[in-house]
Amino acid sequence: MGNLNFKAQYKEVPRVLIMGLDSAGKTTLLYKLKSNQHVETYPTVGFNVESLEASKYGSLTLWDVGGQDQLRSSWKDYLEDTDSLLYVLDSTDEDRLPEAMVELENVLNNAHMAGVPFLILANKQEVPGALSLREIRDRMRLERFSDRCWELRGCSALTGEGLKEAQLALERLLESRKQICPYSVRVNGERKKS
Ligand code: G3D
Repeated sequence: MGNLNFKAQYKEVPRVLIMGLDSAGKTTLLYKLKSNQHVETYPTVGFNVESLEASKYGSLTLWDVGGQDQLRSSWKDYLEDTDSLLYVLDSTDEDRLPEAMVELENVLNNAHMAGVPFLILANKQEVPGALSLREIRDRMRLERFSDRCWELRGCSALTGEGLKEAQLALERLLESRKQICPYSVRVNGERKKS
């Protein structure tokens, strides 16, 4: 994995970790979020780091950490100084939802993550039969996480649908850092069944 001292130089801007199981769509999401922006890339060794323009903060630093099973043990090394977690789910992979939930719990239970707000992005929503946000919320029992602000949104990193809203949600959550959450849980952006 890469040199973790590398993160120190980016601390002045909010630090957002992108996590999720392998194939959830993290890397696709990261580069889709950046696709309409001036791209400034940094060398990546085992992870991708990108700077994203953000209206309220000037910029955010997004860390896309590998989600493969053998890399997950190193997730804990990235948690210190995290301002927000962006957790990506593959909404078409019902079988791995329990595994995704366990990994999310492991991350949130780490002492460095106390009070850190998180955004769950239910990705691949454009695929017919994808799990709805309400199904995901219920199966992952997300209401348990009442100790911090969180939000669940749907998106497609492939088409870009929902990404603008996701970025706005992320910025809202960043504002809630270290505070008692001013609002109850939010499940927004659910796709209407036609
Ligand atoms: P990861 O970084 O979380 O491991 P990737 O995931 O970004 O590498 O994406 C894994 C696969 O999912 C890729 O397909 C990618 O194109 C696909 N993918 C990512 N986001 C979406 C989405 O919103 N919708 C759909 N349908 N597919 C998506 P391949 O075929 O290259 O493995």
